[in-house]
Amino acid sequence: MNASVGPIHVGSALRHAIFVLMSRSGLRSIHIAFAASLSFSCHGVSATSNAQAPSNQGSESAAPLAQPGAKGELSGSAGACLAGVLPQRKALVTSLYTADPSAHVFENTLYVYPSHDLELNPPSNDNGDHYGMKDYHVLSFDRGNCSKIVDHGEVLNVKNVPWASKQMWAPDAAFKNGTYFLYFPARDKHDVFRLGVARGPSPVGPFVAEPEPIAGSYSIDPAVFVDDDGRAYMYFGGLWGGQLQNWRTGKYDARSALPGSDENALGPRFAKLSADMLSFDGAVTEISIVDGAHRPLKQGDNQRRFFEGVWLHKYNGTYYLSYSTGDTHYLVYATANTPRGPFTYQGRLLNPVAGWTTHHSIVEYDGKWYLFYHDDSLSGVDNKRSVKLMELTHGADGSIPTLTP
Ligand code: FUB
Repeated sequence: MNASVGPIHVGSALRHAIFVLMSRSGLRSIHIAFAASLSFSCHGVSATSNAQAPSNQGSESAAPLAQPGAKGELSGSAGACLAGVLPQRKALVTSLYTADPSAHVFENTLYVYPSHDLELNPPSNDNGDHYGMKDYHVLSFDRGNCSKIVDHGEVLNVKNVPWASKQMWAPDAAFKNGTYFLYFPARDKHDVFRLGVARGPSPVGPFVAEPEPIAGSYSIDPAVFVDDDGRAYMYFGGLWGGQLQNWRTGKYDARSALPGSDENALGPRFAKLSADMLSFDGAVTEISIVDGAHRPLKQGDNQRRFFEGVWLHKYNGTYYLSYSTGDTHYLVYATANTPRGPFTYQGRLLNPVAGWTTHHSIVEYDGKWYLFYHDDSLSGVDNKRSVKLMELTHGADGSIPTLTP
């Protein structure tokens, strides 16, 4: 049932207000109890849609979901569809435009944290000004029938982020110690991209943003990877409108330019997250991506060098760093033995999609691996994109065959 009506909206606002109050008053025990009841209301009652009808407030049905499961991030066979199959190569929702999907398995359920593309029609430019997003929705797959996608409605809006002014770009999510974290880039009041974090009691929030961006953060496209030992790392950065080239000296310089074609390419940034997941623990460093002969990729090598949209997954003990090559429109990957790299370029993950941007995540669910990606096939317009998925495989040697959308 689609529900762009009162109860969902009011419920969401009420949950938000109570969470804000609890966050501020530090009533941790009530917080936990409330989180448990929220988890039940979010997962004990499914909010399903067949991805057909327009709604920006979330959609919900009264059908109960079995086996609510444990809190936290699970992988592999921990999660499973009780019925139905994941819809491959189709827009997951048609009721809103979504992009930049970050997929995670939380509480046995597969969630997607996408950007929310708006019905805006500004002229496009290389600065990305036409990506004027203002809020985030969370999607999930109804475990009772995984062909159904649930839109949980708006979970964070730029107006509730004290430091941000506009352009809520590609987000990610993580879980630690009973709390869910939503990481996101946005321009601050001086038009400089920073990375923010918001906390919530369930995978679908409600999320309350920290009053300031993460100290020392900059650029766009945060991706958080929690390793098997519990250590969490953030990877981030993006060229052109993503402003990474403006930080070459460690300080923001609006006039600085990209390296020359024969210079080493700019790499994604890497930072260890603090135990509370709210700040960087130590300095931000640059990831090195090298070729088979250990030579750093050059800026002019635009079919292989990093542009934006970095993601990290681990398979059989190897760390896979994947990213978009931007102006050549590929998703590619590199591997390393440590989360910090250096990473060795391996090959292409995905051939170009319809539309300028390509952005993805990789997740294991129920023993299979999936690539979440987006294209603009529904709109034909770069800044109105739709999230899709397809199965991805790792060969016996760990290589990933190139997929074609
Ligand atoms: O969605 C806005 C930007 O476009 C993202 O941050 C980039 O990765 C690209 O997909």
